[in-house]
Amino acid sequence: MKSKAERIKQMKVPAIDPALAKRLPPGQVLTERFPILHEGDVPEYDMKQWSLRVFGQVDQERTWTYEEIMAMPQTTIHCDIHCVTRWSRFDNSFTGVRFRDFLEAMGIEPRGEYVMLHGDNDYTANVPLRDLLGDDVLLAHSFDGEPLTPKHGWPLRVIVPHLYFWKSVKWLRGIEFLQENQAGFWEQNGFHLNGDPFLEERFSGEALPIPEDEWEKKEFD
Ligand SMILES: Nc1nc2c(c(=O)[nH]1)N[C@H]1C(S)=C(S)[C@@H](COP(=O)(O)O)O[C@H]1N2
Ligand SMILES: [Mo]
Repeated sequence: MKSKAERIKQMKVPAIDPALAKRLPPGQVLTERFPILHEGDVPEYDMKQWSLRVFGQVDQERTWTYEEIMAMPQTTIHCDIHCVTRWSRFDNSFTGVRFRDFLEAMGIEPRGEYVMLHGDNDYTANVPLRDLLGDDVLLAHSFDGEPLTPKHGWPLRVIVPHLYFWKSVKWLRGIEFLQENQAGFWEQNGFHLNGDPFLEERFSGEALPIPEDEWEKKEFD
């Protein structure tokens, strides 16, 4: 797994169009594709069995059904997304439940300041709680007004537009509140604990020149 970080470090740094610099984070390439990136297979679900588990530093651990989540206040956001493998995609529209509305609707009072997001299959990403409380952080079920495709994370994925897209966990199944920050899957494998694209927080090691075309070889739609 370490090799992914190593490979990206080896890649050439693309030139940035100054006109886009404000909106396009350093070292990113704009694309109109929607690449598909994940570890393992796309999970299949029986939605009668599906649940979202909230656990860790909360007064009461419990699980929620898809119906309960779909009945919460819905928000549509327009955002840019930035993958650490260097593609950025502007003007995406996602619909779902704001993370902070989810906490409110559920009456959840987290005690910890950190969150571990758990997705199938055994994927994790850590995010400080404060990063999840903004207007545009969603538990999303739809893209462009249509249900997410399974490859893009249906039935439920996180969208955290202001961090690299590896933090936007697909096939979300668990939200774990923590007192202390812990490293998730990519964070344990050479990637940055925070992952702010405008600060180019790509790697946990030394900041080296970066990629260009790894993402172009991925599936996309
Ligand atoms: N469950 C899960 N979520 C995941 C991943 C994964 O491997 N498993 N990959 C992450 C990475 S690295 C990226 S770039 C985005 C890609 O989302 P997309 O396939 O919809 O473009 O999903 C993120 N969420
Ligand atoms: Mo990624």
